[in-house]
Amino acid sequence: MAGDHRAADAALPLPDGSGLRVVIVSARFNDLVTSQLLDGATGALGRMGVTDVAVEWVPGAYELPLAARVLAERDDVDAVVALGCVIRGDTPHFDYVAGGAAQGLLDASLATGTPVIFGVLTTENLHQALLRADPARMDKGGEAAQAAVEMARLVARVSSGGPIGNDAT
Ligand code: INI
Repeated sequence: MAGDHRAADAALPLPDGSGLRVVIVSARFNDLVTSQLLDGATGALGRMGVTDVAVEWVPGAYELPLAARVLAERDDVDAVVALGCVIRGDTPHFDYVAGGAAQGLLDASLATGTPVIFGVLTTENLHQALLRADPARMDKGGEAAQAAVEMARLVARVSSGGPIGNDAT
């Protein structure tokens, strides 16, 4: 699909999330930021018609992959949205925490076949993180929620033998 090189989903109609069960796993570390991501994600899920939303808190971004994996293994969970915030200036082990979270969340998704969405901010400072998390500005939590619903729909359609291809252009 040609066009915008980022936030391409902003131009698309919201996917229909009715009937889906979505679990949000959120890190408490940097909760000034992650609570904003959570507000954005729950708001977007509501706009997409997702009424079955649960929230699990974990200590930090490093703990997101295991929680996401055990949730994604369940048959009654259609998608997991993982929310976290790792700020480079706050920790000398930024790369371990951020890299571990990213790889672990991808592994959880691929191992289970359930969408596990990477809603983890990795920024240089708190200012950048708050800008990205704010639902009224970049709304990265809402963006993650939208990706979760889109991918849950794709997995359901394709794995049930439904039609392949969603390119309307
Ligand atoms: N966890 C975060 O979510 N963000 C951070 O910026 C961060 N820093 O700065 O260290 C962080 N550390 C905690 C880590 O995620 C684990 O909770 C901890 O190491 C226990 O396993």
